[in-house]
Amino acid sequence: MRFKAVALGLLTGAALVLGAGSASAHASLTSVDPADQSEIAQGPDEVQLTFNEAISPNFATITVVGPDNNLWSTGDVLVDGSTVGIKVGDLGPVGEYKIAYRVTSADGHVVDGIRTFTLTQEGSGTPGKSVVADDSDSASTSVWWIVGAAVVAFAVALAVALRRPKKD
Ligand SMILES: [Cu+2]
Repeated sequence: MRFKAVALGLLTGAALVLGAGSASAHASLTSVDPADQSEIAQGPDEVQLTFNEAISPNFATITVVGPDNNLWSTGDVLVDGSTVGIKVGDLGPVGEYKIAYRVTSADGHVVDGIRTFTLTQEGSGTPGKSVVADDSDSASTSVWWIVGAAVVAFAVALAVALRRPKKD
């Protein structure tokens, strides 16, 4: 009986997770400045992401992490309607910089992703803190850990709810 409840919980949790992932009303990223996979000789004053709808000013994050795994974005995220930006300035080593964003769309769903640009000439900027190495493999692995944890948490909650004796 308990196994059945857990199995049902797993299926329901998986359906919820997949359903949330495929809903169509999320904000979507329409452009990035500097453009995705572009090559630039000098760090931009600001990295800007533009979405197809207004973004919630709460909980928006953008980080720019260099090939040295240091944080190169500074200050707070600036949300202005459908545009979200972060200050950058002078960069450091030549190579690929990752723009990681996470915003909340008007329908309350979180939208995140990674874009990149490549610096072609070494800059003289000062990096921020070192960021734990976060290559795309471990990023996608961590997503599945989160999905798995959500499914298990849901199953456990459901199993506990079903075990509770009826009052009448
Ligand atoms: Cu949505």
